[in-house]
Amino acid sequence: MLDAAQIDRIADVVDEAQSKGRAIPMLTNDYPGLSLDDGYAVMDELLNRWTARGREFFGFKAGLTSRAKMVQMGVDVPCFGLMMRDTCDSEGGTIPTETLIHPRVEAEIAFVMKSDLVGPEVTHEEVYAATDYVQPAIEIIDSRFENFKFDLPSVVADNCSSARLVMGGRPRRPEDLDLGALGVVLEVNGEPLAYAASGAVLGHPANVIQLLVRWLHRRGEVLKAGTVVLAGAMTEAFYIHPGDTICARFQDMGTINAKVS
Ligand code: OOG
Ligand code: MG
Repeated sequence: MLDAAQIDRIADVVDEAQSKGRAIPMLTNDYPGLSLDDGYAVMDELLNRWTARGREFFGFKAGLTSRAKMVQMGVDVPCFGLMMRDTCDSEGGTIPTETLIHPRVEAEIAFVMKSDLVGPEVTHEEVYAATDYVQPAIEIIDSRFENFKFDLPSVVADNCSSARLVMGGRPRRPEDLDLGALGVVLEVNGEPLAYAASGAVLGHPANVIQLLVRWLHRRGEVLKAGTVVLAGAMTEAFYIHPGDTICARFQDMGTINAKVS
């Protein structure tokens, strides 16, 4: 474990890289002792700073939950990050990327919770009952690390590359869908880049909620009503550039369109 002063210093470095949009070396280069728990301690410290600046917590994102993402990034353990309300953009609108370093797009399923879920273990039935609705989402990730290269403790300390989020399409009740087998197509500039199914994330998106609830329980927390959760990208992520148009088509859940500025 690093000490509190070191966690604070690393939070300074990540915070500055995020706000200035400047790439930094992977944290474990300078702090080889950085553990996974240290990474989450940095993330917690970042949240303290952001809320002190008046930013509002919006929800959790799961990362590296699909085989496609694990293979692309070379990290095979899922992670959890935080999403802030001021990083949300509107469906059909533009996603600002001027302050990002090397943004990539992902297609995901979002859960919006209507009641608390308390761990350690919850069933799919309990996940469904606590879910207000599920809906399509586009996540824009942006690693603060040079060349988008990281290990697990570094990416966690970087809030799992969280950058921006668009929710859209049609909100649906999970029990009205075959939630483990919904097709998704991700297009950039009208070109289909990847095809996947919702079960690509840990076998079923509800499994991601189960894992999140277990992780929160270990931290002495619960998944609260009103929280939004991104279940993780079903395909690998693709670089985007100003002027690009993004379209993510979800079986039975509608389509999200957005433009990159
Ligand atoms: C880490 C975040 C991955 C996802 O949906 O798998 C992620 C990264 O690849 O930069 O958001
Ligand atoms: Mg993601």
